[in-house]
Order: sequence, then structure tokens, then C-alpha cells
Amino acid sequence: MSNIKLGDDFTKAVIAATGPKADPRIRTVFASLIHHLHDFTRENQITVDEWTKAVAMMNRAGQMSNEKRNEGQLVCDVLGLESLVDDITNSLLVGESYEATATAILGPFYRDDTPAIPNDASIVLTPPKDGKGENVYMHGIVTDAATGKPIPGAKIDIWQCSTNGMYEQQDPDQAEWNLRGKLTTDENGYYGVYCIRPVPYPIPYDGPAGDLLQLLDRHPWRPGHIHLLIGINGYAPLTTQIFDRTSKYLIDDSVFAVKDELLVDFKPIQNNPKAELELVYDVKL
Ligand code: MBD
Ligand code: FE
Repeated sequence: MSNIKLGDDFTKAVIAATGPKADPRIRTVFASLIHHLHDFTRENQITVDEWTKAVAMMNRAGQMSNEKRNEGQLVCDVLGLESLVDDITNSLLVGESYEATATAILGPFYRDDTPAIPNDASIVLTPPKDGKGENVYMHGIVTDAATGKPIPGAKIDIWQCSTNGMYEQQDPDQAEWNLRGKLTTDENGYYGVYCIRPVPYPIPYDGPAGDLLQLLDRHPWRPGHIHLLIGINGYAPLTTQIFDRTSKYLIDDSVFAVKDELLVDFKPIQNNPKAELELVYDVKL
């Protein structure tokens, strides 16, 4: 390729520089990474100028990141990388997942310290002021995928953004823990919670992830979704998202997380003073 002097022999030498004490997995993965990175760089004739821009983007992602914002993860998300590792991780759980609920990516807004709440509580601590908030009674049963038996005591972390497109930690006008809660299934595997109908939402685009979207002529929008993380001893934790079947952006989710199996239907509910809509969502672990 043109006048490049640093060809395959150079790449082999860089890989061979790995020392004998390197962990085997690290050795394998980095040999492959160096190989692909070098090939990519040669194939595309990447210049110092272009590489400098890429390094600046990585540095800026690091500088912007804090406990409320994970810009590196967002950059990965817009490139489909979190969805890919989610799929690979799931495919490695042989036997476990054949009938289990489909997974989806965790995303950058999960908080692992979300307080426990009782069943049938509301996570709407700060009701949306824009009139777009539709109250939903979401409930279902968690069962064992293999036996069909209900699973009592499963922990269900649930989180969603408000109708202004912001998660609680991004928005000073929302109470802490608004639209978040950690439920526990009862003796019948039942869980229930009052939440809001999720609306489409743009991922934060004022940083490198947004710059990338712009460079690629893409929009930042995600379809309306609710996050779930379900865990109990003896089962692989299930990270997923459910999507309003009627939402915009199902076919062009900016982070490539939508799966057909995860589309859900919000239905009108009668005789419930706390909600206009009902969402029945059962989970199989
Ligand atoms: C989100 O709200 C989200 O769920 C994902 C996966 C990525 C960015 C923002
Ligand atoms: Fe999200």
C-alpha cells in the first residue's frame, strides 16, 4: 500500500513486544486489537491530523465524564458497541437464555444505589409539568424460564426519564430518585409499580457522542423506553429495556437497542384512580 514502510512485519513486532507475564486473555485480545487497529489505520491511510482529532475526542470524553455522565459509554453506544457486547455476553450464557426474556443494554443512567420501594408504589415523585405525563400501572409476574414457576424475592430495578427527556440525575428540577425504584417480587412472583408512559428522548449530544452523530449525519433520538435490571441469586441478572410499540425511532434508535421481543403495549385501564394506562409485562429468567 503506497509508500508505507510500517507493514505487517511492524505489526507483528508490536504484538511480539508483549511480555511473558501478560495474562493469556489480555495477550489474545491485544494481539487481535493491535492487528485490527493497524490494518484499519493502513487501509484508511489515517493521517496525523485525523488521529489527533480522534485522541482529542477521547480526551474530551474523559474530561466530561463524572458520576452523572458516562461519555465514553455514550460514544460506544452510538457506534453499536454496547449492544454488541450485550449480545455476545448473552450468547455465552448457554442453556440459561433459550426461553428467557431478551436483553438490552444498560445505558449510562443506571444508579446501583436506587432505594427499595414496596409493590404498587409510584416512582413519579416529580410529576411532569408539560402535561405529557400519562400515568401507567405496570405490573407482571417473574417466572423461571425453564419451569414456568413464579420467582419470589426477585429484585427489579426500574428507571426511566421524564417527559422532558431527562433522567433525574441530569435535571435539577426533578427530585432525587424520581422515576427510579427497586421492587421485590412477592410470594407469587408479582411486581407492580406506577410510572409514566415513556416518550422519545435524545441522548446527550453536547459532547463527543453528539459530535460523532453530527459527523455521521445522524440524529440523537431514542424511542420511549423503560429500563429494567432484574436479579436474584441462582439466575443470571437480566438487563433489558422495553419499548412503546407506538413510539417514534423504533427503527432508528440512536444506540441500536431495540428488539421486536421488547416492544410492549400500553392499554387504557378503567377503575384505577392512579393510572390511565396499564402495561402488563411478565419476565422470564
Ligand atoms: C439512554 O437513556 C440509554 O438508555 C442508552 C442505552 C444510551 C443513552 C441514553
Ligand atoms: Fe435510557
